[in-house]
Amino acid sequence: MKGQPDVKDLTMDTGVQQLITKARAEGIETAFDRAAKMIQCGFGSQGICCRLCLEGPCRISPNGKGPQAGVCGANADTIAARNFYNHVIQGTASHVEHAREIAHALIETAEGHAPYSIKDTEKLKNIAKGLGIDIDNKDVNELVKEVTALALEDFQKQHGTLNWLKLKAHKKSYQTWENLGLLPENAHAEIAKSIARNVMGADADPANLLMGTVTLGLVDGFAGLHMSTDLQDIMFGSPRAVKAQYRLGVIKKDKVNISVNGHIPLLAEKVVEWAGKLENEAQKVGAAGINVVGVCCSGNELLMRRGVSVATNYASQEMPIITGALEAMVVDIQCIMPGLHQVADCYHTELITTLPYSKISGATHIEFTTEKADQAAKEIVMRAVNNFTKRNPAKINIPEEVTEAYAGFSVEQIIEALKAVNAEDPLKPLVDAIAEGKIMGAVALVGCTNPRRQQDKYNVELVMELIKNNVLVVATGCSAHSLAKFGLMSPEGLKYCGEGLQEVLTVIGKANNLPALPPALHMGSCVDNSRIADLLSALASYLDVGIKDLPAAGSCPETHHPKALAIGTYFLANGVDVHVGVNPQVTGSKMITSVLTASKEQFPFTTDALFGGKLIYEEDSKKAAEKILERLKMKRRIMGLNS
Ligand code: NFS
Ligand code: SF4
Repeated sequence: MKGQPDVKDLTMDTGVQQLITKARAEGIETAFDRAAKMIQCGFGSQGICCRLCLEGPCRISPNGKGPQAGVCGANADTIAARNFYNHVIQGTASHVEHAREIAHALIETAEGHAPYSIKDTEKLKNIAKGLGIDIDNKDVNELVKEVTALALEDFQKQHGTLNWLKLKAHKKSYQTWENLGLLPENAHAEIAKSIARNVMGADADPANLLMGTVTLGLVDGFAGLHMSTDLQDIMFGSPRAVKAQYRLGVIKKDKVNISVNGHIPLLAEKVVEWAGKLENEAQKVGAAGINVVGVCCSGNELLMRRGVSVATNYASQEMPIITGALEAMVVDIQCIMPGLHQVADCYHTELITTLPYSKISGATHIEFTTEKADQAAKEIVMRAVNNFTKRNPAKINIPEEVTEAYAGFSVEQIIEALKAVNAEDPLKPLVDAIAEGKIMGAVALVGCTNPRRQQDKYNVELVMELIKNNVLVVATGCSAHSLAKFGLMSPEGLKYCGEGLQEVLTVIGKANNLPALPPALHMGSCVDNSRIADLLSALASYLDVGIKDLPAAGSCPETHHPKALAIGTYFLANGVDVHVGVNPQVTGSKMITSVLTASKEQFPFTTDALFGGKLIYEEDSKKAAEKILERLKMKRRIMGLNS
């Protein structure tokens, strides 16, 4: 078609390029082409369009020439603050619901109503102890019941603050939040209060709205991220280093291919289990076996714990279908493009939704409940097997490339790897390397890919720049996949690192029978950003400083989801700088921009002054790396380290 952008400008992944070309030839529109066609609204882009009531929509003129207030009188600052808050509400609710689902599944497992088991009893005991539970003479099921009772209390308690916050917060961060009166009560109440507070005619003080946003960021962090990761590790095991395959080439022509897409691993784990059990059924229809591949964060969950291959990340989630060799795409919640259905309609692929509150019209719906997990997974796998015979051979085109890379770097695994260097004092080699300047600091590359940005380019470019400057990188979410594809999660990536970082990665790698550690360590899905917080917290405690004092930052160059803004708020509240490469939709308000980015004009406060972390909005990855490095160096100087 005329006027369509060159596929090379849409993604760096040659496999994705190949399939966008195929889709175009077949007259199928993908997210990349939809993004190129989309006309973005200038008001919305700057966060100054309000649709909170029927007096509106109201739009504030950004150049000062038109209206400066909505019909009700709300100005740009109030409107931008409420829009930002709404994003964080959405993100937080998503993570909190994820955690609650897992808590329920655990209870049902302990009560014998769900076909799961408890894989990490060590972690269960540690969490129980941390929550103040007496663990003596109790069996696993009793402990699970007590731990999950305290988890569920975080959705209903009316006094004090979240159990998971008390369990996981660094003491200095806790002090800051307590002093500012920001501690959340219970997750559901805070979400409800936030909605009530953000409604037309309620809170109109932008500074106050931002403080509410921070409280919700804490809910996201503790009752969302941390709780999800902890309970999932108890149930499915804590990840250990695995070598796995990435890219669309993991889809196999001779096998029944099933992709899992979404977030909560309850069903995805079962699909893997049943795929193993039903291999003979696949052979009956002439397939060589059953191949489960991951997409997005469900992919990350299976990758981290089972070493399951990852086909692709967010922006290119339609591509596995376009290979013509995908029998079923199974989805649960979040980051699932409704457009998958239109694409699946052009092939034999069955799109299967599984949760009652997350359906896509036209898709097959097979309801998943924990009690009936086995039945649902079995039915899904059998449907995929039966679909194998419906393939159209003329439509099959699977990109060949596959990249091998490591994943599975939980905090437990990182500590274990460090113990091979120093068994008594595992954090010492890392801390020494930071103090000596061999490692300049640490950056977490997090978040997504976004069809509006050339896929993988910004994630990869930023990390290349950082590791060249001796910054240690950890990664989660869909961005981790970008790095794996381009060799940054394998020891071969060592050649891109500065000298100091090379030396440290080689020493730790050799102690663990690897040529070197990969320059970027895959720490998991987006809820596993909790692992990054745990690592920072451990380092801060070791040095007896606050998390805010560490030369560390987070970055999401290609993000798209409101969940990323919730996670970013949680890290900002801990005093960690957060870079975004995509417009955060607040720039229409000087005040909000200034509070978050600590720019020159001083408004009532900045997050930098209050918490020690600020937002860095920079679309160019090279410039972003410079800005991040500048802040890392500043934090090093404050800690008395050479920069
Ligand atoms: Ni995170 Fe995971 Fe991916 Fe972004 Fe979406 S799948 S929770 S939000 S797009 S990294
Ligand atoms: Fe307009 Fe105010 Fe209603 Fe928003 S809340 S739509 S600014 S009148």
